[in-house]
Amino acid sequence: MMARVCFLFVVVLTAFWPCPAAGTGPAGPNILFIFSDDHAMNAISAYGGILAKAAPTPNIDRIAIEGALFRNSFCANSICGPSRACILTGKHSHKNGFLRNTGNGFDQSQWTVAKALHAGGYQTAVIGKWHLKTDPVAFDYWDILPGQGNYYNPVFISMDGTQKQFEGYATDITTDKAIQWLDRRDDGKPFFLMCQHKAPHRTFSPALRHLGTLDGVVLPEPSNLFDDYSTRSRTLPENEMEVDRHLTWAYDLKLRKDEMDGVALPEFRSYGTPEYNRMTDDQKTQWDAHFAPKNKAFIADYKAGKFDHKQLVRWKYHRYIQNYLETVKAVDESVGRLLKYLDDHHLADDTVVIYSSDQGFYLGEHGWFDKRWMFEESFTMPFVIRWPGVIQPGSRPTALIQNIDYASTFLEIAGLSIPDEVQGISIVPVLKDSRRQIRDAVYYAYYELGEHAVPQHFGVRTHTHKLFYLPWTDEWQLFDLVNDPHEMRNVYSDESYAEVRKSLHAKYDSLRTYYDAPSYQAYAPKPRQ
Ligand code: SGN
Ligand code: CA
Repeated sequence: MMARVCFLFVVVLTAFWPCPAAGTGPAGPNILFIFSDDHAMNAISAYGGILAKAAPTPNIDRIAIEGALFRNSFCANSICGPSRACILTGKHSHKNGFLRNTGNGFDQSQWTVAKALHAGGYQTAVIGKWHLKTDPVAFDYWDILPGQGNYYNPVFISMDGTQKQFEGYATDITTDKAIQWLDRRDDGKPFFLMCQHKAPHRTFSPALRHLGTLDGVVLPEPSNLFDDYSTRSRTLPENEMEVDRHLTWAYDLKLRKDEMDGVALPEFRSYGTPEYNRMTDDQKTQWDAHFAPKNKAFIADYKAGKFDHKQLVRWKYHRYIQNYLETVKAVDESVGRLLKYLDDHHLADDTVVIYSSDQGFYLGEHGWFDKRWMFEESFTMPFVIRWPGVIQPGSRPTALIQNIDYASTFLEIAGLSIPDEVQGISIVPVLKDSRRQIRDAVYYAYYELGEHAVPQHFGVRTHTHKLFYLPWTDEWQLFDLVNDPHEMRNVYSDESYAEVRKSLHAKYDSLRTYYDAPSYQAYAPKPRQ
């Protein structure tokens, strides 16, 4: 009887579930998705930004050399959970319901690419940062950081719901877990592995072995570190993400209160030192060997009146960027270890490897850290991809791509069909021919309610221009990305841009209609000021 019920169940399941025929297995290659948090293009040497020389990322670069590097790669909503939700669903935030980090958990009952790949015969796993509040679904294996997770001696939540602390550094442990899973996976099926790092997210805390590796290295500063925010939205000076006023001395800049020798530093806010407090005595000794003498020297110089305001901002910038780039080093090593694993196990030819990050990040541009804005540095997502035999090594496509495209892309790579409800477009045609374009503009929507005081805004970007709207202050911003790549001059009211403005408005309206975007009021409880 039981056998008959099971047989019927299988028959019904096979009729409605897009499973491959028994024994054949899916034909697609493996997909290794290596993902980090807040890693800006400007901190990846393959992208050639001003920090490229100071802090090379040879392993991420290897993917770009052996595959393709996308420069016109954007997120749909520049914030962690929402970006991940866009990736899983192939849809803009208003369609997948995960509009902000601070909202409800991700609705796991909806369609996701993980469900489709799993049903299509893939073995699926996610390891590391998840940040969607509800537990992963359709992953054969998951082992995730709670919320933002920690850098040192982090706790992981495993599939059975148990939480366990691991001694060591989060990036290394996440990589170890990914490799252990690869080792024990069923090699009769292709895999879809999401290896997702916490780094280099705030508090920008490096592996202890990397502390000091950038001592003495010149870290060039962006031309707009001292941006005066003129000509643009009046909300910019109100943002709480300035290197000057909002990076905290202890939490971000690693100068503990007990090291300040009674000095009252300007803009002192205490967020405590949670990462330091997590360390073992031995780890603290390594940390202090690096930071303590530097902090002592800084305080002595500060007391001696050696810093004017700009010099102090420069000191903060340098401390922040050194920590951030040293944090990136372990991420790059992780990529190297995973690529080596593929080489050593003869998997490289049959595995598509992607490196990306949930959004970009400000590395002092506009005087900022953090993200959220539709300005280039946080709107862009690094995206490098290797697919031996398909992508011409060294490809540099100019196609405008977005995180909502990843789901369709994974499905086409896997040879599975793409449901109509998915809004993103597969980039496989671009992978096959780097001259291809898939759209002429991308749509952006940011819905958070005030963290870092960044207002909601909605916009469109083409190859050459960007237009965005801030409903709370009823302001439009227009940028000429060709003549003003750092977005320092809002030309919305400049009559020489009248034609461009008109066509961008038309594009913006048509994209909002196409994506079925909600009204500004729908998710904007903050009243207009
Ligand atoms: C935390 C950080 C913020 C950061 C958000 C979102 N503060 O709240 O600086 O913008 O995460 O980051 S912290 O004090 O907790 O470090 S995201 O990557 O998760 O979207
Ligand atoms: Ca992030």
